[in-house]
Amino acid sequence: SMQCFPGLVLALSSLLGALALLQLSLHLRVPSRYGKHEERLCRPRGRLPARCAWFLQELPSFLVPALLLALRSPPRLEPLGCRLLCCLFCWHYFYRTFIYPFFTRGRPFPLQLLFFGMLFCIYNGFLQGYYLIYCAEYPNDWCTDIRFTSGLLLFLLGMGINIHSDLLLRQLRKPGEVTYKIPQGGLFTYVSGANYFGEIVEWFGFAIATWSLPAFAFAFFTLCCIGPRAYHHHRYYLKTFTDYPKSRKALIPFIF
Ligand code: NDX
Repeated sequence: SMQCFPGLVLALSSLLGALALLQLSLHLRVPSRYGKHEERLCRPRGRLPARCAWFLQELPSFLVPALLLALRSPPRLEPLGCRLLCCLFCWHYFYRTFIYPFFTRGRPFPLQLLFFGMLFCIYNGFLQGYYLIYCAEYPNDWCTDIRFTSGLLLFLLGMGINIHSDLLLRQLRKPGEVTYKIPQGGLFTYVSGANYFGEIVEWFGFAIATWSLPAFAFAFFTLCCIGPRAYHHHRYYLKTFTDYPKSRKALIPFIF
């Protein structure tokens, strides 16, 4: 049966950190080619409806840790912290896999990116789940540790912002529409990438709550992946809408 190999956790986390830097170097200047940053002349072939694409892409992030958690024998019951943290991760991806895709009004998604996105979700789902279920050691009172409580709070706050912002974006379109409008309300009042801001806060909260290398590596990846994307969205809006709110920042309210 499976057991903890600390060397494996270290290797996979380091590679995740390296992927984050690769992502940053590839997409700091040129955005990832999906959504509003896809080239004009793209073939309809090689794409999947947004619903299927997001469902398939994010499913492994839910399934892999959920299966690891369910199949571990003997079941890991102690400490409570480990199961709770694993459940938080699965909870986010339950939303992202089973709820978000069914409401999205996004454009069809490129198959090639879907493929890499899925690989990424398998990789990260395994790393986070494996670490929490087989490796993590917490004192029995971890649930009352300031890192756990403050991290959990940030996680919940970030998730709230992320879900609310996803909703505001979706409401910009009627079903079947594919045009872009100026997002309004919620944290969009302050930043162009409100959904991304929420997601980043969420995963840094998770990292603090788990106080683990894999989770910090993933938070760093998230920052490197969607941080620049928020900036590209911001530039797109400034270029497209002459009446775009001047005081609005790209990612961090009042700052950047
Ligand atoms: N999926 C994370 N790199 C990824 C997809 C792409 O969850 O190979 C990262 C994720 C993947 C990526 C994933 C990993 C790295 C990949 C990359 C592709 C290449 C890259 C694999 C796994 C790679 C190497 C080689 C280094 C490994 O038509 P539309 O679609 O634009 O419509 C949009 C709509 N909308 C508007 N509607 C009207 N008016 C407007 N002004 C609108 N603006 C937007 O709203 C969408 O339907 C919807 C949301 O759009 P957008 O662009 O704001 O968000 P999006 O980027 O689609 O993300 C959706 C949610 C969001 O909440 C975000 O926080 C979360 O997913 N997310 C996204 C990406 C990564 C991630 C989270 C994470 O790292 N945690």
